[in-house]
Amino acid sequence: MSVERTFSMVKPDAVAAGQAGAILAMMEKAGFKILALRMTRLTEAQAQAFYAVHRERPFFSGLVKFMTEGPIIVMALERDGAIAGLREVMGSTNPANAAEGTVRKRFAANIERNCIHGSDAPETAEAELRFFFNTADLL
Ligand code: IDP
Ligand code: MG
Repeated sequence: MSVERTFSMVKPDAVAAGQAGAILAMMEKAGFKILALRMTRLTEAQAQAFYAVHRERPFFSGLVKFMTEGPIIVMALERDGAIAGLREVMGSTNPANAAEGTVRKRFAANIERNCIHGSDAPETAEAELRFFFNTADLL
């Protein structure tokens, strides 16, 4: 494996529930270096753009509403095999199917309100990092 960067986000449900610190600790324990991190809040247009790949899905409008309901924490993470590694730490999209010890198993309420986002491939990782961070943030 090689050192990679990936993008992650603590979603509004987890920030509101005070779970952000525990989730960040899980990242650090899993060997991720936090390269950049910021708290922000998505506008409706930003949430629609971030999840544009899902715009035809029946859950899209509910997802946008959820993602705009409160602050989020966005971060750039670095590790050997970071992209697949983060998806492992997150667990399955539906917490009912998530493995023991994963973020979603521990904290997520349901398939929509599932606490955390992580990029799914090198191309999406770069695009999602660019969505939130400048070149200078990532040096
Ligand atoms: P991922 O976050 O595990 O990559 P995706 O399939 O990319 O999962 O879906 C993006 C987000 O959309 C999920 O994390 C979740 O918040 C929401 N979502 C996915 N599938 C459903 C669904 O069937 N109902 C409601 N929300 C969903
Ligand atoms: Mg996804």
